[in-house]
Amino acid sequence: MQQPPEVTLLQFLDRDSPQQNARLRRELVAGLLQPQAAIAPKFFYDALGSRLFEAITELPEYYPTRTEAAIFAQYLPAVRQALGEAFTLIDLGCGSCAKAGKLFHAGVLPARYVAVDISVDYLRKSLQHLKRELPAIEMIGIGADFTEEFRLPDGLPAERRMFFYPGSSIGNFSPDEAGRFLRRLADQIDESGGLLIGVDLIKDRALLEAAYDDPLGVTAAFNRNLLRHVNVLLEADFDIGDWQHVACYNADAARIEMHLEARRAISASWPGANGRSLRRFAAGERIHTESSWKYSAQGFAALLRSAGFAEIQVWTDPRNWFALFFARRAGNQPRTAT
Ligand code: AVI
Repeated sequence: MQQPPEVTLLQFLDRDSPQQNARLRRELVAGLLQPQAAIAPKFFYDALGSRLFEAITELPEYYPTRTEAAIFAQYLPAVRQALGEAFTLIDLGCGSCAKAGKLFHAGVLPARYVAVDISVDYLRKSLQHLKRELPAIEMIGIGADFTEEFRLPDGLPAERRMFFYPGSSIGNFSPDEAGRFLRRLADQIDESGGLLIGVDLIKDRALLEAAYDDPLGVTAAFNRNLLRHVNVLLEADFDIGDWQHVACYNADAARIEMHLEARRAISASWPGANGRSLRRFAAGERIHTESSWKYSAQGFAALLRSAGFAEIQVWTDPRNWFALFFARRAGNQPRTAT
């Protein structure tokens, strides 16, 4: 049998450690016990949740993935020129590494590829697959939750580090959090480095709501699967049939909000210090599960500038639904104290 190719894998988290599990459980309980109950969107992505998200990206109503791919295809020469030669591509939340792989197969070739993802096993397999196809590129995997404190490994060349953050995942941070996250990225590169990032743009409410509440019910399944995952992590007893998917566009805040709404008065419980802890929900009460912020191209460029980026380039599709930005680290920027 053929041996899998060698890839370096660094692990900054141990998802199965008792400490990590206890931390996740505490986070879940704190969210559930808030007056407005909430579960963080990172809990969507168990094995089934990741597959459901892949299915979402195939839906005719979910335009971001396809629109971003079309922008890449149209502006490939400009993207190649922006990234330059002999760069290190740092792919944040690489998943299957498919987007980076597409770039490489189109001839946009880095000297080194650093793939970062929270799902370490998936990362190892994806990277081995890519390495088999493109053996000349040095490949390093990092198992880390890059949305929290995250540092690139010592020894990674400081020049021409290019962060790659496609798919408009930046929209799942609030604008303040997004600003702090972008600042942390800027702090890890020098003026020869940059950021290639996909951003979903503000548009018609009907288009947005259809993208997050498709008639086939795939997004509803993705949202409700969250409770299945919570049942596993917390040994809770949510009955998924009691909850319905709600997605609505909050135009004042420029964000899609996803919730799970109780169909009737119910309670959910999980093991606590003294027997089982309980949260009651009235009929119609909601658990907030995700916000997806949308930007104007000018608004996102301003956010990039305030986070320490400059020389901003933006490419969009003909309908102005999605934008791909490239920005360099601005010169003479003080680094954030850590
Ligand atoms: C991962 N993220 C960019 C998706 C989004 O559009 O906010 C997650 C998603 N939620 C529902 N559909 C897709």
